[in-house]
Amino acid sequence: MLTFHNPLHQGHAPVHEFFRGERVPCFEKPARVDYVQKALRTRGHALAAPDVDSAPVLAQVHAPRYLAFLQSAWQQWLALDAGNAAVQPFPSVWPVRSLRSDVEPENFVARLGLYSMDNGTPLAEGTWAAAKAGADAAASAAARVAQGARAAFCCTRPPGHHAGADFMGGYCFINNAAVAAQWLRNHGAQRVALLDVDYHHGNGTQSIFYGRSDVLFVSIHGDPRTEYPFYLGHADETGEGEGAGFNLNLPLPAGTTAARWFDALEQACMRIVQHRADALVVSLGLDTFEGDPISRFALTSADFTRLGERLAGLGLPTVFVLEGGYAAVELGTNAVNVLEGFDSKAVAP
Ligand code: SP5
Ligand code: ZN
Repeated sequence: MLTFHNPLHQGHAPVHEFFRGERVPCFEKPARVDYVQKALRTRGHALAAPDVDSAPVLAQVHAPRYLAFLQSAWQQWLALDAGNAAVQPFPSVWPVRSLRSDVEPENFVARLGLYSMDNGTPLAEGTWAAAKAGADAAASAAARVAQGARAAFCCTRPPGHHAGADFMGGYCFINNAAVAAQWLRNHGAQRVALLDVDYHHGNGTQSIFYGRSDVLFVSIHGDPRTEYPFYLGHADETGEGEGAGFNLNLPLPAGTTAARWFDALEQACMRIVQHRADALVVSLGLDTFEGDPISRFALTSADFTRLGERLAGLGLPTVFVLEGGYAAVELGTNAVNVLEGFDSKAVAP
């Protein structure tokens, strides 16, 4: 499968995240994508560098003040104290209910909280460059599909689906899947379907498209009553205004195994067919894998081949965007299984 990689992903190297009050090694690490790239090459898939500037689409998907903050965040952090070069910042205060988010505080950590949903998304020196190059890779994959390619894969990190119009979270900064969907809308697709199969609900993507009928959002994920991101992803969230009826959440309990997961996939596919989409974007999280260290579904490596086969059956030009998946050693096998399952059943659209 035609794949775009992110040449700058290693510059985003988060060291720690918090677990039960302790700092633990960050699960979202550069080796993840190194394993995927290795599996792609070993199995005969070429990797191309991004060749599209996502800047105009970024401005359609994200708020200007959030992009401005993210772009200069590391420089702002260093300006506080030269010693900060060796420390990665975390937010410690957030504008929750009854607090104001319209005024940007001057304090850096307060601004970091304004633009964050959690304290699980460490910023590093190369975060902006990596996130921007990842968005360029997503736009490049979408551009090829808009030009007639059957499918393309955006092999990137950091992931994107928890990032909303004006906030980071869940290891995500720029919403790559939203960038791909918006690119397709800008270049000929009247209707786009966005299917999110990551273990965690794609709260950022849902919120970006919640009021729109041109981009259908469908997600299969761990029930937010017990699973991250907790505050979105319930079945009664169906869209609002113009977007009413264009959001479908299929939450499943922790512990869900393949039979029930693939039943949900059938429901998702039925809704996508009904949308009469011109193109499909898949937020491809592989943290539904039985060996994932932070998630609790039980798909096997062979199930990922079956997922790719089923998605090919939709017959839609398709952009795959890498999201989560923290069993790093198996991530390459699992991701390429989806792509090869797809290729094995794909016919010209
Ligand atoms: C893109 C994506 O998959 N983001 C997921 C963000 C999850 N953040 C919360 C992680 C909680 C980790 N808990 C550690 C449990 C270790 N046993
Ligand atoms: Zn996830």
